[in-house]
Amino acid sequence: MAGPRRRKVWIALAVAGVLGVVTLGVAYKLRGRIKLAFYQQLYSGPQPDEIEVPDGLVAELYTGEVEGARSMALGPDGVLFVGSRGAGNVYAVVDRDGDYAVDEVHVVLQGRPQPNGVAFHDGALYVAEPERIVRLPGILSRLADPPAPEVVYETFPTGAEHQWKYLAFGPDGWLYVSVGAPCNACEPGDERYATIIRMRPDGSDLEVYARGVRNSVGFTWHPTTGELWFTDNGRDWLGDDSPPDELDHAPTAGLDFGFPSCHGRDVADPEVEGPGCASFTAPARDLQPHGAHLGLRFYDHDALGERYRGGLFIAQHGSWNRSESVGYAVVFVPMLDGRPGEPEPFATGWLREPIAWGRPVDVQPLADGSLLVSDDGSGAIYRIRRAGEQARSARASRGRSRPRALASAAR
Ligand SMILES: [Ca+2]
Ligand SMILES: [Ca+2]
Repeated sequence: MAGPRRRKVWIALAVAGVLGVVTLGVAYKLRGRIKLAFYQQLYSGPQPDEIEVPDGLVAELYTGEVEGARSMALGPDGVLFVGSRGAGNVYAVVDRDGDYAVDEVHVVLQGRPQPNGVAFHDGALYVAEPERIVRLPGILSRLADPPAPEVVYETFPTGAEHQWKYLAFGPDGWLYVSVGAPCNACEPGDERYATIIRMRPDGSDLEVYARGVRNSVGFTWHPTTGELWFTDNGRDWLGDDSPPDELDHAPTAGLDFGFPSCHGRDVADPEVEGPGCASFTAPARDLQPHGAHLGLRFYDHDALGERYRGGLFIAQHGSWNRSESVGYAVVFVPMLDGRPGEPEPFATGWLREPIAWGRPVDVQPLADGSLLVSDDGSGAIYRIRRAGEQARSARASRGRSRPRALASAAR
């Protein structure tokens, strides 16, 4: 009986060996995907501890109940409105007692296509979808039972790309909204494409404010000059290091920022003929190519450090069209005599090769000078504040004297 038994053992060993070799081979072939899946599991959901900030500051989770969190707008009474894209929701994130801890999160609009842009004006929440702008009147008293949206404007041209919109009220009381190009680089037909347009709060008197803007998903006004600053995302497929994203300055209406024939200061588009970059308004600052710079805000506080007062924080959504990933961070751009200086990393750590566990979209300072960062990758809003500082009453902060004027308000 010893012979047949030994033969069986040998056969079992051989089969096990073959299976082992096949398994190892398959695992080797799929190693990239296995590693990716491992990291995706490791970094699923909000990861405040992964965010790296300058010495003396900490990043903490403000709320993780905001799937796909995108653009933010601060309302009164500790209410923060947050748009989304694929999730189809608009949220109201509420800190009732001013202790900088979130007490309630409401979904005030849901099931909408890409409701990215949010703005608050005269008691109403305004929301930009690809084809229309709606408003929810009297929203603050109806967060748990929101009113039906009223249409403000509903005939935007929509294209295959860059349909989601950024929305904000200017200091002039007009409603500003971006209308992205429907393509990577092309002469779009409708003159509203590739612009920032503005209208009255009731949707009337629409006019193009800035043109030649490929895809802006963030703009803001300087707190003392009242002038418009915005980011613009550069085109794809011109290589890893070209063209730059842009930080643009539009102090007056009617400027043309060069798209589609000119990118950055001097990159002529290889596919779209134009009169040359000298004919257009150059960016105030070229930014990291493919960084996907979105929301930006001037910082008018000392809480994160005196050196940040007067500068700009900008969220980088991060690259997809580049051989090595860049962005996935918040950068700080100092302002020197009204001109933007060299951007520097401020908050990093969302990129953990081989994955990015999150993607910053927008930034929003709070009354105490802490900084919120929305992240549509991990469905969260993070708060960056000074380490060890006790939470302070928002009411007390609001009651203090107004922030002093920015030192760098020359332009
Ligand atoms: Ca609270
Ligand atoms: Ca430009």
